[in-house]
Amino acid sequence: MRMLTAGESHGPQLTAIIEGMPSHIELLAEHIDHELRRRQTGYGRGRRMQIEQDRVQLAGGVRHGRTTGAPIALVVENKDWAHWQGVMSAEPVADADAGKRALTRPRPGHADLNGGLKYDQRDLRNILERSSARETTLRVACGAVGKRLLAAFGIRVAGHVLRIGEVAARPWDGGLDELVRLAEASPVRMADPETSERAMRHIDEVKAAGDSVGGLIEVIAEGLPAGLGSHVQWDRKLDGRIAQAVQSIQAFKAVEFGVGFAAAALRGSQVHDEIMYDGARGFYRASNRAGGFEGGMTTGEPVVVRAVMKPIPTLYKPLASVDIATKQPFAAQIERSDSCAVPAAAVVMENAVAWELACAFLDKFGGDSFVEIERNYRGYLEQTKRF
Ligand code: EPS
Repeated sequence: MRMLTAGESHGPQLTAIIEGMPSHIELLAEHIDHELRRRQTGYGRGRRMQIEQDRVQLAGGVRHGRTTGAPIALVVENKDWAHWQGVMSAEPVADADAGKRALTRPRPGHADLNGGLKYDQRDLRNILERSSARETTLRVACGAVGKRLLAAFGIRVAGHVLRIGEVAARPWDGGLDELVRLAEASPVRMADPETSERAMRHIDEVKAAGDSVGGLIEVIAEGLPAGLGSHVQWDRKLDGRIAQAVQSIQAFKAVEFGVGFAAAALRGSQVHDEIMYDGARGFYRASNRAGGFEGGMTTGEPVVVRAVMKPIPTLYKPLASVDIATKQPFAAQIERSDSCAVPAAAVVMENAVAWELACAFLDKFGGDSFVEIERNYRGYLEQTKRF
């Protein structure tokens, strides 16, 4: 299964095509809209989120609430387009002012300057519009489709926030149901109400100082069989594929699985998970420091992946930069911005992980229809039980 996204932050719409989703998976616009709503909530967002109320149109591949096996086309309209029609027009604009509005001041920490150099764009809006995190709307919409497949096989994926700037939550060691309940109830997607309160006050302080703040997000997936992904080729290692999917989310700077970066300072006996067996459970691990992966394959233990989102680089407190037209230094201008998008990014990351897991599930058990995949999956479970 694969997907591509298109569309600009202030263009008419965002568009995605998913190819390879089997037939007979129940899929309603509401399944996707539910995830889109989750992405739009969260403490610390700016004014743009008051303009948008993201809703998907299923424009291909779904009929009477079920996938047909044809490519799935997803469309989300940008409400803000109404204010940008001239600036973002696909047709040439006669308006002499259009050129004057060219954006020549690259913002530190954004794609602006590198993208301008690479694509020879003297109007940096041509870079900004596509690099914007508005695109994460589609990463979520596609992940929501992937989740429908995973749910049909009892696989669940949940994300929560472990840190916002200076405020850290305790590591989560409870069950997934409880985690979902608590994280959904928190405006910052933190499982502990007291830490949530402190994180919100921290966001307020940072915003008042004209600054922004990042954080640490954890995504957990349960119900996976052992053997998704493969050790035999570098680009089939599923932890590597998930790392790419997560790292490519706008403003993400680092990814780890299980003990992750802490493994650098630990001994082998403190890092690896001992193998156990019992008749009812089959093979299992005594611990899950590996975060659900060995040799690029799932172990059957929960997948645990964490990632860092950097503070959003659009600051009210200006950073130094250079105008690409005049080559003169300037202090980056004030732009409408979020002060913290970590809670929203937790939803994006959750769906990005779900998408990769759904792809890996289809790589292993794939067929053209639900019934074919189910047969493959049950057959594999029986086979591994007899192993
Ligand atoms: C973004 C800047 C802001 C955010 C936007 C991502 O948008 P604007 O420039 O229109 O104020 O609100 O996020 C979204 C639109 C969204 O849907 O998440 C950026 O520069 O990445």
